[in-house]
Amino acid sequence: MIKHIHIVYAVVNFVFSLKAFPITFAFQNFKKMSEKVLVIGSCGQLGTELVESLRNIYGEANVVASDIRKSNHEVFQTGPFEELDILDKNRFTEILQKYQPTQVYHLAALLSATAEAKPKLGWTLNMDGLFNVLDAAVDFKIGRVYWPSSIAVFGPNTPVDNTPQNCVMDPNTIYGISKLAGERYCEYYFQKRGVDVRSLRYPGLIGHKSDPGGGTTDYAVSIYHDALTTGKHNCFLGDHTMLPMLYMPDALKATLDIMHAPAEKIKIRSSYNLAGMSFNPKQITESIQKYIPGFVTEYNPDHRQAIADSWPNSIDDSEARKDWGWQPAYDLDAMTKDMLSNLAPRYSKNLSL
Ligand code: AKB
Repeated sequence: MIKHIHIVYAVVNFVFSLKAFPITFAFQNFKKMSEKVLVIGSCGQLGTELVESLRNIYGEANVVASDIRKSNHEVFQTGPFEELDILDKNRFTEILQKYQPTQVYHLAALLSATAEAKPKLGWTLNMDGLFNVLDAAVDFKIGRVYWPSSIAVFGPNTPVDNTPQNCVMDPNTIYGISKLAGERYCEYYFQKRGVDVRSLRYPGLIGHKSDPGGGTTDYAVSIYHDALTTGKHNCFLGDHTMLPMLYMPDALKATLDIMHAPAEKIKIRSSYNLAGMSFNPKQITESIQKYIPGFVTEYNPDHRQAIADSWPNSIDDSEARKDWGWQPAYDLDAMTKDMLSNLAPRYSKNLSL
């Protein structure tokens, strides 16, 4: 009898050793397909690309894009889209009841320069929008929430080089103040209400798939378009204004990595410092000139210079590296090459890259 039990045990073990991988993959895929993801503010620079990546992971029908207005971008022509002003609680409730999302990415916000021009709207949208999402996470038992913070949480008295995770934070823009308050709210909702909310302090984001959206770091997107069209960029920042930046594929990777990490690995529930590269307008100009030698930048700093001057030069993201394995792939020259090779066909330009 004992001998028979041993034989059965050995056979079962053998079968499972052969099947272990497919079973694991099938289970993971099943888990992914059973998720329903809602992206709020999906038509912005980050949202457009995030919806595309999320649909590749979870399937088109399982990722609901939403924004105050639908964009013409091809990614929104397939898969569900809902018009949503995140300040409209009734409409938000309707969408939650309809789709019952298990994850919400809340990206709707006014960025730094736009929020300075419209401070009341900046505060209301950035704060009340977040409250609506965090309250919904409690009421509708949403499994995971993502909310972006920014390097704008730092201010003039913050150490500028290799800015640590925890230090003096005295933002002096509406956007920065709203992001810092939002971080505290996220941590509060995690501690007191059990919401699994995760967040990153994005540096300036640079991508080629959508237009910039009112940020101080956005010159570093426009500059590539100008290089390929007029060959001349009028920069609203001074040539030596160093800022932390991140290329979009790295930003997407960081966002998906933190959202897919096991909950116990997420030790910081306010928002993680995140870094990719740092450069100033002169250095990005020189990087572009390697491929377009005649390209020139003129410097005419405007009101956005003061915002940039209050932000760090570079960021220490060692907590993200340690806790959930963050590792960026792109430096300035690798980004320039990729940006130009993706944008050149749009402007019918032939570059040897
Ligand atoms: C902005 O410039 O406002 C944003 C940011 C750094 O959060 N890109």
